[in-house]
Amino acid sequence: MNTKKLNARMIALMGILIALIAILGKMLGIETQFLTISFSFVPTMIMGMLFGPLWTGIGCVLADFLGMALFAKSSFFIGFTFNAFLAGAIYGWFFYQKPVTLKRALGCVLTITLVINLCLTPIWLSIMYGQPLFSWVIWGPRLIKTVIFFPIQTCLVYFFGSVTTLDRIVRRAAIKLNS
Ligand code: FOL
Repeated sequence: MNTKKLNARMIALMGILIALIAILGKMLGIETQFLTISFSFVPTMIMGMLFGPLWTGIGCVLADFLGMALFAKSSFFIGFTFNAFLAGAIYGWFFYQKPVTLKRALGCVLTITLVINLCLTPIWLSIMYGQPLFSWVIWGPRLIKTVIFFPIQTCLVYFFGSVTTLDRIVRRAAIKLNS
């Protein structure tokens, strides 16, 4: 699908998922200066299953712009736009046209956690707020969140991807969209 032109139905579906990511991430998400918690990874992962790494990356960048334009609680920082692209691309890499297994859900959430949550975001926050990279304000709440959120995120990714009928619905939609 990456190399094919997006048809009208795909663009509409993409729009809905982008709006959901922006709403879940920026409107309904919990945001403190140094940490955010949200469930925007659910529509992101569905986008990844349907659209693949490139379009999901692009969709997440648009969702970041939309979320910041409508519900910003802090100033815009381009590093988080890069995070959005990378997260979308990672979900696409793991789940585009692949069955969602527990192993793959674990691998995907582990990659996101290590690369984005524990590597890039601390760097962006350190630049943004002029804090030392290894300060408690950056790492304390983050490590606690990671320990609690990692199993929850893994289970939800697996659940939404495979246990529910969503997997089949999404695949059927993908077949229709492709035809
Ligand atoms: N700039 C842009 N472009 N997008 C943003 O969303 C944004 N958000 C903030 C500032 N500039 C922005 C608000 N500050 C985290 C912490 C503070 C923060 C933004 C993000 C953070 O900890 N993010 C988590 C991921 C959150 C999630 O899973 O939804 C992380 O570990 O990367």
